[in-house]
This record gives sequence, structure tokens and C-alpha cells, in this order.
Amino acid sequence: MKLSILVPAYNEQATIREILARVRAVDVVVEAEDGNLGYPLPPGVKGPIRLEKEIIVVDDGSTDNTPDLLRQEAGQGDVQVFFHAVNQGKGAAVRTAIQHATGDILLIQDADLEYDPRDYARLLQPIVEGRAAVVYGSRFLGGPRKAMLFWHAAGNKLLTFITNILYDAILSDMETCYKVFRAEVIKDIPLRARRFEFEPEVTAKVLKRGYRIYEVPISYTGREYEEGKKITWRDGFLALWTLIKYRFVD
Ligand SMILES: Nc1nc2c(ncn2[C@@H]2O[C@H](COP(=O)(O)OP(=O)(O)O)[C@@H](O)[C@H]2O)c(=O)[nH]1
Ligand SMILES: [Mg+2]
Repeated sequence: MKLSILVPAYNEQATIREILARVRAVDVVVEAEDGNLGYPLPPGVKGPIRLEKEIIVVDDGSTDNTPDLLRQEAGQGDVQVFFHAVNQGKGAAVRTAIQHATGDILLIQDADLEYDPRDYARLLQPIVEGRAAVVYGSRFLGGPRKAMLFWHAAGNKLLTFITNILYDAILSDMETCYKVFRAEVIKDIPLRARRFEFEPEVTAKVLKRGYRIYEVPISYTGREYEEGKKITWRDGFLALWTLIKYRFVD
């Protein structure tokens, strides 16, 4: 079973090497028992499974040193790198990565250090066992985390709450970066988002297609705006509009 790790990267010269080192270092061993729900383990397999990894980085037209650093990383430990000629946004970068992914399971990994690849096994277990087709890692389910800014957490919770009302779900973290999909699920969904409205779009479309999203707790070490955090309240309004729009169109 193969895992594709999709890494959108825009001006991440401070962290790109470290995150790729962490991703490469993690040995993805999933304790699994066949859940008999449509995604069977290889015949006879019971107990721990080691997943093969492929790492697909998309440089989103970075103007700092990220492209040079990525050229050095390409080819090392299953890292493949693709370049956007001009900056398009996280959604566009993830969509490019999805097109190139060849794994059975696709996982999105931001290029900063807010999320911890050591959480992969836990994120993958429900999919490997056949209990889920889509898993989100939640920052609000009791995992260890650095305190977030109040308004940042409130914005996240509000958008998640609106998602739950519009799409009949009980998610705790719609905006999480850690979203994991069986390959055919995400490859079959037409996605249009160019920027941060990727998160609400993909969540809306997955829920509309009847998949129940499985959530697991993850750890989170949010970065500060001085360290390069870029999301702002404007992205919150775009997310809100995206949630409402996809309730009615596809
Ligand atoms: N901000 C931003 N991030 C992008 C873009 N294209 C790709 N990304 C990547 O998308 C991921 C999420 O962005 P980030 O700035 O960490 O979002 P935040 O932590 O929520 O502020 C990171 O890996 C970025 O490098 C873009 O145009 N703008
Ligand atoms: Mg981030």
C-alpha cells in the first residue's frame, strides 16, 4: 500500500528542508486489523503494515530560496518536485500535486512546521483498516497543542460550525491541513479552489457525496505571523462564501 504525501510550498525557505527531513524520517507503520468495510488489507495481512511513501512537492511560484532548495531535494528519498511558473495559491498547488500522485492514499502536508508527520500512522489507521475513506486530523480533540490566538481559534470554530449545519456533520476542525483521502475519492472530485478556499470546498464536496469524515486528534504547533503565518480574516470570509456556494452548486 502506497502513501502519497502532497506538500504545497510557497516562500517557505525557512522550513522546507526541515519539513521534508521530518516527512522522510517518519516510518509509516500502521497497526491494522481488517475492518471489512470495502478496503481490504492485502490477503492474509493482519497486524502492522508499513506503507511505502512518495513525497510530491509543488513549489507555487516562490520568490525566495524555496525553488533552489527544492532542486537540491528532488530525487532524494522519493521526493518529486513540480514548479508553478507563477504563484496561484495553496488550492492550485494541492490540485497539481493530486494530479501527479500515484499512491493508494493521499495526505496533505503543509510546508511549515505546524503539523507533525509523526501523526501519520494515527491518521492512516482508519483508512488502512477500511473504516473510512476520508480522515481529518483535528486540532480540537485534545491532542497536545501550542495555544492559538483567540480570534484564530474562534474563526476556525465558527467556520467548522457552519460546515456542520450546512452539510449535516459533526466535525471539530474543518480547516485542518491534515486531510487524508483514499486516492479514488479525491481524484474523482472536481476541485476549483485556487487559494485557501480549498479546505471548505473539499470538505463540502466530500460531505455532499455522502462520505462520513473520520476525525483523529493530532498535535499542533501554530506559527506566529512574524514566522510567516499568512492566513487572515479575508480568507475566513472567502471560506464562508465557499461553504454557502457549494451547498447549492457543485
Ligand atoms: N499563503 C500561501 N500559502 C501557499 C500558497 N501556495 C502554497 N502555499 C502553501 O500552503 C500551505 C499553507 O499556507 P500557510 O501560510 O502555512 O497557511 P497558514 O499557516 O494557515 O497561515 C503552506 O505549505 C504554504 O507554503 C500561497 O499562494 N499562499
Ligand atoms: Mg501553516
